[in-house]
Amino acid sequence: MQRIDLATAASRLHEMSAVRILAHQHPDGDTLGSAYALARALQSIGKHTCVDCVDPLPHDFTFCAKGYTPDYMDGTESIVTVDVADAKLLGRSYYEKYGGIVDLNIDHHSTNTGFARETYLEEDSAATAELVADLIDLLCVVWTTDIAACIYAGISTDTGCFRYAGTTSRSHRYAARMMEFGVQTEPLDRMFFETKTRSFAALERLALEGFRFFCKGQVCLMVVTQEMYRKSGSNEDEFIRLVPQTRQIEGVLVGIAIRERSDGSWKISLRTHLPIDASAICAKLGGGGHAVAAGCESFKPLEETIADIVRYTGEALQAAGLPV
Ligand SMILES: [Mn+2]
Repeated sequence: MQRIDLATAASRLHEMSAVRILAHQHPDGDTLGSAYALARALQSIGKHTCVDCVDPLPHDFTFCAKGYTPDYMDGTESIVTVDVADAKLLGRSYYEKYGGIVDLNIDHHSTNTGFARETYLEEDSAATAELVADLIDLLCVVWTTDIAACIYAGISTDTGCFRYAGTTSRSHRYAARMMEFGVQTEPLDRMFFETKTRSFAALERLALEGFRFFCKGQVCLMVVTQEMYRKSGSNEDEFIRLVPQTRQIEGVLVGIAIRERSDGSWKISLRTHLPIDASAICAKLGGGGHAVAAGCESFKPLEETIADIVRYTGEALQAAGLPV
């Protein structure tokens, strides 16, 4: 991996004239906030930009794109990815199209595979949006409330509203600064963390009924099937918000959320409390992520999938000296 520092990343962006900014599949607030903040900022200093993602923009993040018009000139573009740990996370078709030609990747995942020609990586940052904020400063962009709202969205969502272990004093300082640029944080955080659709509430009820516990109550597991999406009217985008709930039960150190994909395979999301390393557990099934939030997939039947992930989780608890 060719790692570059902040100043070099800023000068690379400065040299680009038309930029396609790619977000990861199943886009979250950090990849989208980072992408739209960067797109708006680069446009304001005369670059042509577009934001692109294999999946559509989730409803909660449509504000990121409001008032932004892509204006790239096809064929002469540079490719920049944000918050993408692995080219495969661009989604299959985008992986094939862009995976090998990314000029610059801006990211904060310690599991970053170094797929881009150059990578600006800060593993200690709570969100990629923090890195984008630094780049915006170095590019001498005039901050607008719209840009600041995108940055705030990235930081607030990736830190679980400044509650997760990765939250730093810097995260709060960035947030304070974004407020000074005019961001109204309360409606954003209400939308991200409080307001539920009725379909989500129905899915939540079904998922909570099925909670299973392992390893002396230190592991809580939920399963969401395609059938449950049909019954509730909910979907995969909404499911993401269920994931942290597995870790909210007293005594639970590892929350496991397993969802059935439309092809019948399973996507596993882990949320842990330190010292249990979620990315190390997921790596055993070919996945990765952060210390307290990671994911992997399984193509085995459900019960075998559960047995695998619970076994690896049990081993991790044991290695940490906990009784299982
Ligand atoms: Mn992120």
